[in-house]
Amino acid sequence: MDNLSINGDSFIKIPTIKFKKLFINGGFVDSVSGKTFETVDPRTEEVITKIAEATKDDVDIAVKAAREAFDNGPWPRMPGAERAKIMVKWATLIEQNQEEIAALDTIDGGKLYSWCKTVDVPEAANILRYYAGAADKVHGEVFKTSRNLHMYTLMEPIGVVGHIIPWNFPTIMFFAKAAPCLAAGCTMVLKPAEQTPLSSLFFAHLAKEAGIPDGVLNVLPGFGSTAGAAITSHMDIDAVSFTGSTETGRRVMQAAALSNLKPVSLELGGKSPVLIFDDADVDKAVDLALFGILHNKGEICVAYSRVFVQEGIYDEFEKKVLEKAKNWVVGDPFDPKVQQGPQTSKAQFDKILSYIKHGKNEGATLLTGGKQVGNKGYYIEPTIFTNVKDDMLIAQDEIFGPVMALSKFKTIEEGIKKANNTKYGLAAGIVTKNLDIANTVSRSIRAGIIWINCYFAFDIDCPFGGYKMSGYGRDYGLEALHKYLQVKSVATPIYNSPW
Ligand code: TXE
Repeated sequence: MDNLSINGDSFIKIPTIKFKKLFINGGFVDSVSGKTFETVDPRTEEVITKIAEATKDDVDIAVKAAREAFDNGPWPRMPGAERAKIMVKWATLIEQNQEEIAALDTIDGGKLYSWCKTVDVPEAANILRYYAGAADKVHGEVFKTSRNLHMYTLMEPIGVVGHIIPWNFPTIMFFAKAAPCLAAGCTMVLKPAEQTPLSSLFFAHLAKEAGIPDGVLNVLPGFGSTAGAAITSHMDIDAVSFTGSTETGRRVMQAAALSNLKPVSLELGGKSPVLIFDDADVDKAVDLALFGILHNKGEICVAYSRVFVQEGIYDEFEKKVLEKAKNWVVGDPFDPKVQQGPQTSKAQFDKILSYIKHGKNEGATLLTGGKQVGNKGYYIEPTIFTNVKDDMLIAQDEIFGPVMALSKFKTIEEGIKKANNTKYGLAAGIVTKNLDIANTVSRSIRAGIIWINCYFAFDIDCPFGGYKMSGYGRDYGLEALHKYLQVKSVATPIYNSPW
C-alpha cells in the first residue's frame, strides 16, 4: 500500500490491487474469452486496473461449480452451527482488513473513506455474524392435521442463487445478499457492478481463507447485458436476488420468467419524500434533509430527493438550507474534512448533470449548485431546486445524485398526497414532534421504511425493501433468510391414532 498525502498531510495507504481475476470454484481464473475491462478511479478519471471480464461461458462454468457444491458438496449438508463458525471467521477476517477494504471502495466508487471504514465494513461483519447466528435455527413446523396424518415441514435451501449487486454500496450489498444465502445452506454466483468490482474479489479471497468450501461462492465481475443476463436467464440457477434500477429489474424478472421461472427478489429505485412539519426544529430539519440527499453523494436508493416543508417554516428552512449547502465540503473522499466525494462513474455524472439541465428547462428555480466542482473527477456541487412542481421530471425520476427538489405544502392531507405522488415506494421521512402527525403520516405513505425524525436508520434485524415500483422481497432481517429457503411438506399416515 502507498501513502496518500492530501494538503501535505499523510492519511491513508492506497492499496495495491491483488485480485483481478474471476473467482470460480475456489480459485482466481482468467475469463474464457481472455477479455478484461477497466475500472476507473472517479477522483482522477484514471484507470485503476484491468479486471477479468466474465461472459456467458464463465457464468456456465461458475454455475456448474455451484451446482456441484449444492448437490454433492458439504456446505448444504453440514450442521448450521458449522456453517456459522466459518461465517464468523470470515467476519473476523473482514475486520482485520478493514482499512484495505474501505480504501478499495473509496478508489473504486468515490465513497468517503472514513464512512466506509467506520460504517460499511463493520456492518459487513455484523451482517455475517447476524446470519451466522440464524444458521442453526432454521426449522419447520409440525401440524395437528384434521386426518390421521403426521405432517410437518422442512425448510430447505433453495439451491444455487444468482446475486446481482449495484455500485453504490459494494460492501454492504455483497453481504446483504451473500450472508443469508450462505446461512441458509445455498451456494451462489455473484456479479458485482462493473464500476466497483474490487472489494467483491477481495471478499472472495477472504471467504476462501475462512474455509468456505470450493464452489460455494463464486464472484464474476462483468457487465449486465452479458454476465448479468446470463445469470438471470440460466436454467440451473434456482433464484435471483437483484439490487439496481427499476428498468433493469424489469429485465431481470422477464429473463426469469422466460427461462426456468426462478423466483426473483428486487430492490429497485426510489424517489423518497421527507415531510417537514411546522413544529419541527428548523436547524435539525435542515441537517437531516441535507444528510438525506447528500450522503454518499446522493447515490442512495432511499435518498430524501423530494423535500416538502410546511408553509409556516418554509422561508426559514430555505434560507438555512441554502447557507449550509453552500458550505458543504466536496473533495477527495480520503480527506477526513470532506463531506462528499465524486459520483461513481462518468455515466452517473453525466446523468445527474443532464437532469439538472432538465430541471432548469422545465421551470424549476436553481437555488444553488448545478455544476461540476473543479475540472477533474466526477464531482458535482450540492444542488437545490425550488419551485418544483410534482409532475416535473426532477420530482418524478430517480436522479441518484446530490440534487434536492424542495417545495412547500399546507395541510397534512396535502403533504401525504404529494409524498405518495410517485411510482416508487422505498422510504419516506417525517419530521415532527407531534405524535398524532407521525402516526397518521407513517400509516398513510406507501413505502417500505418510514423514518420519523431520522434518516438512514437501518438495522440488520429489521427488513428492508420496497412498495410499488421499488420492488419486492426484503433484504435484512430473518425475512431475507427466508428468501433463500423453501418449504417442503412431509406426510405419513398414523394408524390407530388415539386422537
Ligand atoms: O443500474 P443497473 P445502472 C439506479 C440509479 C442509477 C440507475 C442506473 O437511478 O442512476 O439505476 O444505474 C446489472 N441483466 N440505481 O445502469 O443497470 C449491472 O451490471 C442482469 C438504483 O448502473 O440496474 C449492475 O451489476 N443484470 C440502485 C446492476 O445490474 C444487469 C443502485 C445494477 O445496474 C442487466 C444502482 C441485465 N440486463 C442504480 N443490466 C439501488 N436500488 O440502489 C445491468 N445489470
